[in-house]
Amino acid sequence: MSVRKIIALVAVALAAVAGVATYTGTASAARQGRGAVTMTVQSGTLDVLAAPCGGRPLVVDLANSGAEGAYVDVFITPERPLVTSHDVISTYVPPNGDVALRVQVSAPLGSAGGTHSVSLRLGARGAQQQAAVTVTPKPSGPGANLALGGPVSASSTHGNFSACGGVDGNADSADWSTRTGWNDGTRGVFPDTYTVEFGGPQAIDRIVLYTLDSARYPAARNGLQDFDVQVLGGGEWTTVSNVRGNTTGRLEFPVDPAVSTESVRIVALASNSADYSRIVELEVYQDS
Ligand SMILES: [Ca+2]
Repeated sequence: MSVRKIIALVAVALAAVAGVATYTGTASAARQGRGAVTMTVQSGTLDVLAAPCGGRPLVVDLANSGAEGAYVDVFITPERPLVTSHDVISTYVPPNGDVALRVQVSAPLGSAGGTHSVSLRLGARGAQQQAAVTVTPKPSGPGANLALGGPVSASSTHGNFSACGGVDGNADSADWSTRTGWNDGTRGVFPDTYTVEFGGPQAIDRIVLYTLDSARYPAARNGLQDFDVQVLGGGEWTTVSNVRGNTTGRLEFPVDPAVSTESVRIVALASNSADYSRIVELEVYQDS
């Protein structure tokens, strides 16, 4: 695998991280400039779900106590089955300044449960530090939310939002942000589609949709207004429910009798704000 590098030139305020373990590496004058840079890796165990949207960021803080800026490399080695967004991150750390790095840690769909480590090293000769990561298999069977963690896709996605936000397990509109929900990217243009897959046929009997509905952004003004709920079988989409004139945040759709489907999608036809489609969470269950 080729080494991927990110050059981070923007200093980020040091995030407050509770319960940290610290070690110090000194950047060499020849390759990394001068200055004493300390790396602090978030401690505690990071929990990831073995699914495309189940990754979590590992926070790494770099602090330079020297009077001159320094260029440093952080080498990152995940233990299988873990995957990290970077093998190495090269960054400038300003004098008497801090940089916070976020390394996305994930596990592929189908990974077994267990605890594994990500090794981090500041500079080529720095000491190794381990971050513990617990992998939880994607849930299945009666009572499990089969949509959790995806895979998921959308007709478009706005700005810094991610389609993953709609299957991240957080259905609380009060937490609405670019990371906890999906917002389409075609202002005023409909339909928009949001699709979750199961990797094979699954019997399902209940679908729950949360559209944006908070004190600040009530559903009657910001939620989905008109939409169809569809299931895929034999290469064709079948509508199991259509909603028109919705003003509520949580909608539940019993599928009776249960159907076997590879995928569920929401086809958004209009939103109450007339601009964007917004989904806080999509859940799919096989209850019985
Ligand atoms: Ca969510």
